[in-house]
Amino acid sequence: MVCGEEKMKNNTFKEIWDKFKGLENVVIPLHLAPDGDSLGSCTALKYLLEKKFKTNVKIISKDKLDESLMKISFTKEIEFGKGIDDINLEKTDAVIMLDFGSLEGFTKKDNLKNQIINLDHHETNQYFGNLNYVDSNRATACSVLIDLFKDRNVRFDKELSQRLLLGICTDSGFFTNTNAEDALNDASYLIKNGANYLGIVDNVLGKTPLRMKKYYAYLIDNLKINNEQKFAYTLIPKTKITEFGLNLAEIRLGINQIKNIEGIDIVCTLSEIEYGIKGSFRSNTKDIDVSKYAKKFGGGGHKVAAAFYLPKMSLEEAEKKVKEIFGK
Ligand SMILES: [Mn+2]
Repeated sequence: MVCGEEKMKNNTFKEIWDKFKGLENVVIPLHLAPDGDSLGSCTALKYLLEKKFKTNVKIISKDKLDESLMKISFTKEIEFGKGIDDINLEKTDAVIMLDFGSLEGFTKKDNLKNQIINLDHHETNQYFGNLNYVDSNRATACSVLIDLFKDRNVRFDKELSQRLLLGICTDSGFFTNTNAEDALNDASYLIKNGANYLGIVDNVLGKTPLRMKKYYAYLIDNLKINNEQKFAYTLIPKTKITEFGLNLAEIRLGINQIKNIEGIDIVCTLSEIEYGIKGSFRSNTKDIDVSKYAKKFGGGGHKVAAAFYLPKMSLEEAEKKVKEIFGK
């Protein structure tokens, strides 16, 4: 930790496991604009808790997944359109939050008292749970679950391995991000236990809707480049979101399509969503920590991938603010 902050402390896997044992009714929310790591980790934990401890698990998600992930078989286990603030938590023993870099979209914390279990891999995680385990050296939230399950001698069957592998593949950019080697080790373990890698490639990469390809083309066509600062960004106005028919998870996929351009170290997208501006950063090099920039706008994330949200702001204002950070 920087600035003399006290290092926040992880609970042990045993403490978390012992807590799991006593839970009857559990809610697991996907994070906002959910991705494959959120889907994979939440459904893997549901599968395990039901099988091992006969726990009643409800998975909810305020937002839909992108069209490809909506078609994955275990996505059917999720109740969509409900966020954690929309449901009655009276009979819930615990809310387990996986892959939540922050408590975004979650205001009922006070009602829950001792019941949040927070398992994550975001460096900026603020240990908002009553039990916490955060490991920012791990590539994905699914990787953190793998560590927990291995520590507790869980047998990895085919279904569990498949769910976990989805998060490993998607969050590592199919083994291209800076932590790809970490992800490859996990993947190889899961494949040995029955997971089908090419099935995931086919479902996630092999059936991209044409409207998404058109969205990605728009992002490249409208890239604004600052060569001096090695910085580039694209604005995504509401009209374009409507034109391409994008949900929040689909908007989020865009940023990865404008990274990896030679001579550009940092890319950004600014999206005009319902209540304000959603910003995303990607860094092309581990030497530049974009979570630092996201933090300036109240957001967070990882060194190479971070995001922020500016409520009640116009696209023009947000553009001006982001440009200021980079010197012009
Ligand atoms: Mn993740």
